[in-house]
Amino acid sequence: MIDEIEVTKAITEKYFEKFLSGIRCDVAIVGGGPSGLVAASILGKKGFNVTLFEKKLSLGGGIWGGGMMFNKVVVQKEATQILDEFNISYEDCGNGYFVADAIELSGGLIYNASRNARIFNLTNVEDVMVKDGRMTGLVVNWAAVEMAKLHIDPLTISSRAVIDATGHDAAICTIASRKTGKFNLAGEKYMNAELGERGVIERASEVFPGLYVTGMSVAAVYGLPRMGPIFGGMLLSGKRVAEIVEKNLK
Ligand code: 48H
Repeated sequence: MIDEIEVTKAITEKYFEKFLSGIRCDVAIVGGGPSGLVAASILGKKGFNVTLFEKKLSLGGGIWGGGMMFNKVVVQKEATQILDEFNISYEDCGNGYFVADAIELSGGLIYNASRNARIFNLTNVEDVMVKDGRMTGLVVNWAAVEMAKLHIDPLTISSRAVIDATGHDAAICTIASRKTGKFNLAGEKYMNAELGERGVIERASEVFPGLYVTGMSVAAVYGLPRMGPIFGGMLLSGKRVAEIVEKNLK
């Protein structure tokens, strides 16, 4: 006999156990696209207590649709080491280009992140917490609250480091820039894949004390070109920001 109420009890008990274990964490990542998922996996594997928030129902960000809905994803040689580490297959297309299936890449990155970090989907990060000139956490609410424009107050979580992995929007840096007045966003530039790919890796960094940026948000913050449907830079930018956060938190 299945008791429906036991099902309800199991879900709510385990959900709130997970939520409570994440409200004071080492690293809070906003955005479950390629860069955020890689950073979450790497930092979680290193032993940090990592919580990732994604406002959509599914994680994966811009990976699923490949280029113009052709669901294959190009990565360059340097990034294949991450695919190997995450057990994601790819084919050599010659001239230094490798192609992964967008569905396998999304699934593989999500699986690895969910094994090493605590993930909350359907959760919108709507504000940041700042104390004594340092980002100390995030203000979160159900994505449905934002969508329905309901007047419902959010909750807060604290973290030693916040990573903005929200893609083109650079949502967290945008809020922090407006509310602290301590830095400005230069805005993403035209397409130039070579410069864009290099830039999002090299300039992944701490932009404000306690606030780090990775992936496409790096381009929005530092005024770098976009790169189109090549994803090696996103994976390597996630890895780079994880290295910086690890060094600073230690
Ligand atoms: C919770 C949020 C919030 C919020 C946004 O866009 P993404 O895939 O991000 P990246 O930087 O890892 O990858 C970028 C890549 O997908 C891309 O767009 C490329 C390479 N473009 C090149 C080009 O030239 O166009 O994922 C960001 C995620 C999304 O899933 C959002 O839903 C989520 O962040 N998100 N989650 N609270 N406030 N804002």
